[in-house]
Amino acid sequence: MSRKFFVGGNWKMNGDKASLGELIKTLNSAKLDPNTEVVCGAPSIYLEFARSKLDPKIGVAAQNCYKVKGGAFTGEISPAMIKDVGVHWVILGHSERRWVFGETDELIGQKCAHALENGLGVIACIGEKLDEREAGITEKVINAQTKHFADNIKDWSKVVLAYEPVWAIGTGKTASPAQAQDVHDKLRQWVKANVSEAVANSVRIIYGGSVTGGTCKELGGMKDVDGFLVGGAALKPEFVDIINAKQ
Ligand code: G2H
Repeated sequence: MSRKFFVGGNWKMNGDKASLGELIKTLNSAKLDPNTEVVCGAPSIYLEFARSKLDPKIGVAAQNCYKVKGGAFTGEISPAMIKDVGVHWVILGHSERRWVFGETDELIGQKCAHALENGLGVIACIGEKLDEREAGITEKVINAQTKHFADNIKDWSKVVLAYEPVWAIGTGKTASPAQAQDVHDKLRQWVKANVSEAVANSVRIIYGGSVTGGTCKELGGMKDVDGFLVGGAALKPEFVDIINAKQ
């Protein structure tokens, strides 16, 4: 089954209206592969700005959301608010949310369920830390994180799984194409065994962790790599090369 290539840009807590406006102009005027789905993850305060400026063919994602519609939750935003500003995606479970802000698998799962119930697409992030890889428990860690998502997903058509090894994030140390393919293949097998064969064949599994214009083509050529989640390089014009990586 052919899966549409998916490239997400995760701007994290970077940029201002001037610099993001320039980046958006570059993206809007670039020749982007029409067979690639592109979504930019903007800081919450710039979601509406990004949505209003980006070409409609480019999606926008929030970088987080809370697990309920509204209420006394200082500092949080809800899927309803995200949709209210015309945005249709959210990144959940990013390692910075897990390891800087202490989000648990349980909370991330609850957020995922609520986001999907409220019509958002979810970029569901998973990934092992360096000590876990070195201890040989990558598969165990990834499977456990994926299960917490899977237990909260009824409709997989709105979910993209993002494998982001923590040791490769923002470090300049990209996983090798073989390392990425190995984990993506195991993830797809897990989905086949624990969700369904149809979902395993159709779900996009994207790779994140120091992807650049230089590494994207070889990574994107791997059988089970269906795109990327890009941080640092998504703030630069080379993001266009990454969007167009699929040969
Ligand atoms: C991983 C990635 C984007 P970077 O967090 O989600 O960031 O490409 O800077 O490693």
